[in-house]
Amino acid sequence: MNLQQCFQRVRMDGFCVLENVVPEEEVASVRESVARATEEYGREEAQAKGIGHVPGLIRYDQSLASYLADAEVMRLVEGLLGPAAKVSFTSATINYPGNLRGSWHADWPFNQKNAGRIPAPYPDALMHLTTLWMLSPFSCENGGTLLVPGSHRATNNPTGDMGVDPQEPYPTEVHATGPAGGVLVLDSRIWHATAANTSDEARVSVVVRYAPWWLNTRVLMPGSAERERLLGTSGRTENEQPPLPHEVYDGLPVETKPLFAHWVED
Ligand SMILES: O=C(O)CCC(=O)C(=O)O
Repeated sequence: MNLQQCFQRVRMDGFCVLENVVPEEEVASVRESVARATEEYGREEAQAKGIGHVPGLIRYDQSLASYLADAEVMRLVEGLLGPAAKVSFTSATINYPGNLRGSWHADWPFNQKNAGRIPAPYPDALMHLTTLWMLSPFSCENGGTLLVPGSHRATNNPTGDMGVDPQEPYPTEVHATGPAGGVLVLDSRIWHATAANTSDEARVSVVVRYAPWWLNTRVLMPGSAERERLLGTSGRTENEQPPLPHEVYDGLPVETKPLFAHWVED
């Protein structure tokens, strides 16, 4: 799929796959590095569900850092979100063999269970991108993400009590598939779910989300005033993304730094 087709697919279907972003000869070493960091820093609650999950992975492992500002990825990201886009999340996400299917949701800031959310009905506008960096090939067997094509145009999603059971299969669902080294790009509004991994190998990915310059992401920052205010008043929970220590930020590739300049420790 070329870049023009990818723009079209994101707008019409809510997703596309950009292939060959991480070169074939480098993808195994990135995968191993992410898998090691996940063993060391993975969250126990996710592990219990068969998922390796490290929020703010870039703080602990920079093996993917040089690719996050890849020219083609940034043409797509900034073509959709406008100039000076930034990274809002980096999360290692590994589906281990035997994990169960997850529930339908749209991502932050459209997930209605989050403290920081755009309340439904939200406008039909692309405001945030979710990318899954496929460090293993994604297939129907190993947990290629479940998607409902076109659902990004809806003004709500199954986290918002809209009459769609988040736990039930949806009639038009598909698996996202593609070779290792590719990037699955989603409009963050698209209804998606973790798929069961029925293979005998881990499906390794990093979920990187990109935000336009104007979107306030401070609710994700541990200890921020916005986070305390929104969590305190709503009784809801929220994801968190720890800030980057200066020495980690200073060591990032020069092209990648602008994506994280807003997320450096005070
Ligand atoms: O790992 C996947 O395939 C889906 C992950 C997901 O749903 C998410 O990060 O919001």
